[in-house]
Amino acid sequence: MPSREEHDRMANAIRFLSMDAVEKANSGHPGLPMGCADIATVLFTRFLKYDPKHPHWADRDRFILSAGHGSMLLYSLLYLTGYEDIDIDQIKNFRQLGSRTAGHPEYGHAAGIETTTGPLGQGVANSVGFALGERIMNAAFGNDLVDHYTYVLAGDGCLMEGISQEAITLAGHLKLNKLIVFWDNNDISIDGSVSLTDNTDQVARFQASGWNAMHVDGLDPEAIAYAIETARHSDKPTMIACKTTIGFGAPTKAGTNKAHGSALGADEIAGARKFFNWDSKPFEIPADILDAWRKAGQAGAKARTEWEGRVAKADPKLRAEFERRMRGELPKNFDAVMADYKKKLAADKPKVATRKSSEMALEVINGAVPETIGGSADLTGSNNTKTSQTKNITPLDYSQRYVHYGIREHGMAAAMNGLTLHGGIIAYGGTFLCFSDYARPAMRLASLMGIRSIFVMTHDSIGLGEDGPTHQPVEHMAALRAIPNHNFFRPADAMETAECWQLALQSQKTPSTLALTRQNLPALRTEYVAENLCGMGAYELAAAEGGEAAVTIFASGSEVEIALGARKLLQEHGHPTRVVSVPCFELFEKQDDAYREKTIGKAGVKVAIEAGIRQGWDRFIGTDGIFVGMTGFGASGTIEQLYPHFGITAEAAAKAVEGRLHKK
Ligand SMILES: Cc1ncc(C[n+]2csc(CCOP(=O)(O)OP(=O)(O)O)c2C)c(N)n1
Repeated sequence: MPSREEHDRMANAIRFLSMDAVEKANSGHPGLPMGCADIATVLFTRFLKYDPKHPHWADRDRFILSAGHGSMLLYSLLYLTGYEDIDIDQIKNFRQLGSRTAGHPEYGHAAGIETTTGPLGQGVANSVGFALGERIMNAAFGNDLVDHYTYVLAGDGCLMEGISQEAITLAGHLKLNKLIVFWDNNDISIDGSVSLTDNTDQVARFQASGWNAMHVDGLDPEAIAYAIETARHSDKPTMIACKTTIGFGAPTKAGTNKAHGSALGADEIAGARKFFNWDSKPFEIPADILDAWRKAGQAGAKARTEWEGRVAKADPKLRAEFERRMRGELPKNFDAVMADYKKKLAADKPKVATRKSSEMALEVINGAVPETIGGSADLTGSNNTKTSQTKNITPLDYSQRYVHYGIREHGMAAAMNGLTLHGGIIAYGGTFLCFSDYARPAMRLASLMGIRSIFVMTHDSIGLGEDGPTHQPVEHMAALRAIPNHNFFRPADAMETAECWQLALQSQKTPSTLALTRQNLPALRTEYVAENLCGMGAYELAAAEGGEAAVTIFASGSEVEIALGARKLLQEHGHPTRVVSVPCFELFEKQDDAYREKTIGKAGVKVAIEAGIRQGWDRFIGTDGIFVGMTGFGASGTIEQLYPHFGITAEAAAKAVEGRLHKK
């Protein structure tokens, strides 16, 4: 344990690296690292279980900097404790193109960055998934293999964001007692004093949500250490409200919003050097202090080797399963199981809603893949996300596989990301497609991070009927397709649903959304093919008959049936027509030019049918193509009324095509 003097100098090393890096970049946020340096130093020298030389050690404690703007705090810690990814040049290149030290911590840029933070509140909400993931893996593999804490540093902004309420109440409900949140209680945000906008008693708020919460002086190492010690023995999650000073040590800017988000300037930094009695040049850490930090970084090696010893002694089967799950690999027989299931579907030809097809696929998947953890934001019976294998996870039983997330779509999606990032778990969770809006910021981060979270979005069109336009997604498909690295799937029948699920599970670096119907759909793919056709993104489902195709109809999901109906009418009228099913735009773009050209084809008339807006479909039909879909919001009525009301029928599509053919 460092002496008080040593502690102070170690904390000051964080402060100066942060000040100097922000100064050199001429942008960034020095205030948080300067205010929170003591908290971080106590945590990383006395409590956190980590090994910079083995940064992916499965049983490490997780540290999440939810207030991502304070990224220099994390980068300083990673450099000082000896993570190879962050050397002094990375610190000097803070915020520069190509460096690992991006403006906000980016998952995957450097080991030690557990999640991408920056959008305030996400880290707090991720941490619920991390802490739940730890409990789930602990229940499956025991204390010898899994037993660690999740620590979070959150600012006023994180706690003001709505997502924090969802996260806090979920964590409190689930009694995630190994989750410990430090609140950087510095009374300052960008516009000035927090009291301009918020006067919440945060300790009371957390306590009301089932947390243990306490106040400490965030500049006093002993007080911080005592609070952490208490938190580690709590039977509830803990929030430690740390009273700090933003920009602590800056002579005129400390305690003000001027220390929040810009370089302090030479005079302030010179003043801080005096205040802290720090005479090293920028980016230079006195050898004894760097040494003390490196020693702190090495201290965890003992715990890591002990853990490795326990892993080596574990039952070989258990160990192999643990390692497979942590690698994120699917069970070996997964593809064979899915192939058998597809054969069964070809024989059975079920006429069910794709939400039901999804449940059927999940019944097979959950039987074969023990690491799936399902859930729904209070729409379990509608999303069909629960199967025979998935019983409720409760504070008394983390060995189960289903999370009732409550009416917390945003918190759910962020917690799913945390579960995924923790490792060993494949998280899927459901709500209505329309409410993807409430989950979208976390869905976007899943894409940015490149992780396998799987979002199940049912009630995917006006086909949901009488719940009306508030519940009927119209622009959501285009909006989700717009997110880079996001596989948005809209399967057309049970076979496609099975294939899309298979792809979602196989996509280790891309999150997926499955858009699923409430209404029944016929089986369109009635023959078994080994190839996963949905993996092409789009494929010809029905060829033109009687000559070269004059017409190509593209459609997704429930509208593929309508496309086939329109094809039938057009064929009867002598117009050779093909139908292309388009379950996933993103995957189609990944195919080679030849495949894409062939699939789009050269038919004189191109049509797309989707019960949503046109945006995106011009890729297939061109700007002069015919779009049969929605141009505004839906309406409350029966499905039988709504499709004709909005002109989304086989007859309407065929008529529009014939109008065009006659013009030519
Ligand atoms: C969702 C979201 N909204 C807005 C911002 C922009 N922003 C970054 S930091 C910040 C103020 C945060 O205040 P606080 O958490 O008190 O941080 P401190 O000033 O203490 O460093 C804001 C509004 C953001 N990063 N994320």
